[in-house]
Amino acid sequence: MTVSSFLNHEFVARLEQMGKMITDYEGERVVIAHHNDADGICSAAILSKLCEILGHRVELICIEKVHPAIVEVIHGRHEGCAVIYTDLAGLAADMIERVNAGRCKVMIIDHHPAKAIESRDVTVFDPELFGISGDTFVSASTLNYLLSACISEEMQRYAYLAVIGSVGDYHDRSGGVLGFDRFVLDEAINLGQARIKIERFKERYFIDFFDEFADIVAERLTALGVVAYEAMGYRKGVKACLEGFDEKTIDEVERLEKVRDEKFEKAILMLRNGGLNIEKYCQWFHLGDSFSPMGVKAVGEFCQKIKDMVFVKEDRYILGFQNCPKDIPDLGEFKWNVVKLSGRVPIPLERKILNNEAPGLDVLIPAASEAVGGIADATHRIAAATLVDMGKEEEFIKVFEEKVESFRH
Ligand SMILES: [Mn+2]
Repeated sequence: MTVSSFLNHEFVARLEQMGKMITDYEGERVVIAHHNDADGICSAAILSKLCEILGHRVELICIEKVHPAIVEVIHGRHEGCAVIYTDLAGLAADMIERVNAGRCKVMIIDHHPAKAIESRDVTVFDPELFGISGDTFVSASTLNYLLSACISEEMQRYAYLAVIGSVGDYHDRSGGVLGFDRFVLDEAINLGQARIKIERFKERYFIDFFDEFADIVAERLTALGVVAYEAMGYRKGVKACLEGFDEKTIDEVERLEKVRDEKFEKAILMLRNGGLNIEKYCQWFHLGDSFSPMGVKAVGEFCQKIKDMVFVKEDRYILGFQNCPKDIPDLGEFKWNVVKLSGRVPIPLERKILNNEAPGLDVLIPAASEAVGGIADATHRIAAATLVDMGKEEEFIKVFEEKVESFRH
């Protein structure tokens, strides 16, 4: 593997440095806190394999968002260990540093917009900090694969997982994967793990290990991680990444997809029957607990699904709230009242945002969140999410409207 064919020397140097940090770790256990979608699940599989090869004991914790209460429990329970956050937390380094208070050695390996930190205990590794779009060229799985393959040649067996993670995050949206994602795809092809099929305007990647296309595998993993979040479906996902899918798991995925589609249909009906609140600049709704037991990533997927439907106003931001469950399967009960908010935009508004004629969600959501004491993470221009305290929803909408208004004047 020669990542050195890229001229992003600083990024490559950092990649090797992060790899070394994991290799040199001598503590008793590595805790991997990962996201619950396909990219997060593939990332967890890659990192846990790497740790196994290095002889580290591993504990996986699947979380949907970072929040001080969650960080507190993880670091309290695993004092003295290394904690790796992956496919999330790029923006949360300051908060994690504060909550950690020197207890753990923390590595954040993310590809969402990030904030750097000067700290002895917390290190952020994110392509965004090197002027490389993590939303276009590097999935979290690619990032984890690259640093793993730098350390151990054995890890090249898992190049296919990076391809699935990249496709899971729609990095093939322009017709095929690009940049570092492409580099790893080429590697997977050279190693006999993947093949390309061109279908009209788009490439699809066939993964021999699964005897299936990457997009289909990614959908299965996301269903396991999101729809079956409370039932710890992500564990079956990580297992499938390394051992393949058995019949039973494939049947379960089918059942889960049915559950999700039914809940989505019901929610669409609710929106069409007056459940959608129309403001001057945004349109919003509250799902309450109606998506339970699906994870809160579901509201984001739901917004994505409805964003161009006929009952949606095409010139307004779409904001959806879903109550966070009190139970985080790997961590236990939380005494909190928190709501997840997801934002998306219809295509005509998306065009305006990309032309800088309207403010993006990457600006509006963190600004409105901060005003109500919430925590935004994983924000992009046309898709973003945050957590706010229950009861703050209307205040959030009010500030959101003000922020759009102030952009226009
Ligand atoms: Mn990702």
